[in-house]
Amino acid sequence: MLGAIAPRANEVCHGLRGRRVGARMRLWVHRMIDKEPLRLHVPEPSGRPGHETDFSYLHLSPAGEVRRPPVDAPAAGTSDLAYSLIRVLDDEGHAVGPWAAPMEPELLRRGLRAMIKTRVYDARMLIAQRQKKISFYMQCLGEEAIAVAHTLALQPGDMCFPTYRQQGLLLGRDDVDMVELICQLMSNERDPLKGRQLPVMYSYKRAGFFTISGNLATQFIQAVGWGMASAIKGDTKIASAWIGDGATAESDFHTALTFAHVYRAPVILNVVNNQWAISTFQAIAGGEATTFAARGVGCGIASLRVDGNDFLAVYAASLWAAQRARSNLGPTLIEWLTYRAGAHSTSDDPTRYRPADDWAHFPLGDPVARLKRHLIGLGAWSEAEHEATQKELEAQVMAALKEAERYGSLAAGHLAGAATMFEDVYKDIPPHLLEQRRQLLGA
Ligand SMILES: Cc1ncc(C[n+]2csc(CCOP(=O)(O)OP(=O)(O)O)c2C)c(N)n1
Ligand SMILES: [Mg+2]
Repeated sequence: MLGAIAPRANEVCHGLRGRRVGARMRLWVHRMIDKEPLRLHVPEPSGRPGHETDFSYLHLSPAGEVRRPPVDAPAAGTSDLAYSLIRVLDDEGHAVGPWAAPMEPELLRRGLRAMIKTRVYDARMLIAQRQKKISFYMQCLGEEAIAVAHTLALQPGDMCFPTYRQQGLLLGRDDVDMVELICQLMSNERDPLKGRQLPVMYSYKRAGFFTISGNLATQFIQAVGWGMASAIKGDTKIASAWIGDGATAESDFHTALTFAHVYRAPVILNVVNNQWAISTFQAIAGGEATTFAARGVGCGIASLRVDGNDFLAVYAASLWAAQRARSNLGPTLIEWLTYRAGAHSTSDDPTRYRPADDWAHFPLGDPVARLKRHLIGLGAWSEAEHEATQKELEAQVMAALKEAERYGSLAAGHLAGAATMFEDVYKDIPPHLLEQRRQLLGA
């Protein structure tokens, strides 16, 4: 111990300029240093209620500045991209730089429409929860570009392993029936999951949406395993794993990275850094003075840090990663930088732990407003069309809600009967469960 602090003690003694320092003095200095109390560093957010956030901790790159390596670049050659920020849309709404791939205006319009749809759906389902029609809800306000642009970059048969904030993966597709989604939220007669899942924990295998697990980070190991199985079978489908900044602190995250790297699994590893894990700031999960994308670099995985509120950047980076995975070039970890604009869930009150108007100051802005501006600049959208689309989608969501309610809701009843818990586990129900069911039904 003394050996370890000796250099510092010598420094201190040396600092007593020219004075003769005897052995007793040296020993005293050693003892003083030895008694210096140790302390831990506990990260704190730069803003709290009543005290504006200083977002300079984000370390942004100007739009168009970050290079785009070829899809077959070696993973080790991407490490600088884990510390910068890939952006395409500049402050005027122009698409700039090497990641600005030509995109058909029709695809952009489709993306904008899907983002508006997701936002309208969230707002209406929040109201439905407050009206006690559903028990719980989680919105993705401010994060719509990530899931919507990502789903458009995937191919049929690819499988996403989402968390509860990627409803845009479903609402961005044309083949998902909104009525069925709402029936899942209401756990009603038409809920194909028979009320066994928490609302928002959708399951939609045929739309490439794996059943959501409430246990955070399990999505990562499941996705890597699914991707490995796809490769073992000689298939061409890839997996896309989803996790939040907070959940990266789980060991499953690191296990998944190891397997993905070792076997070059065909998987995209998405980390949605929305700055918060309920009331816990992202720095507590390890985001301070480094990036979540850097976790991939440490594992030898190609890693990108991308503006998650920039629809064009999300689409371009998702496509880059998907092409790598599909070409046996291995996994890509992507940190999507965004902001959770709403409450964590309907059980949360964010004004207790962060400034109420924080989102308005977030430097990457609102993904819907940014794509809208870009499209208007291209002459492929207008304020009038935006307003009409908003109204049309509000009517569509309202109609779907009414239709779903015909099959029951938390308030109105018609929920799946308790006896259904005995179904769908065993092909032939074993005698002890038959007996329990008999007791339940009283027959
Ligand atoms: C293994 C596990 N631990 C804790 C929880 C409780 N929990 C649910 S959501 C959440 C915060 C997750 O934050 P983040 O990963 O950043 O995702 P976000 O909600 O921001 O999208 C926590 C701690 C859980 N569901 N599973
Ligand atoms: Mg988070």
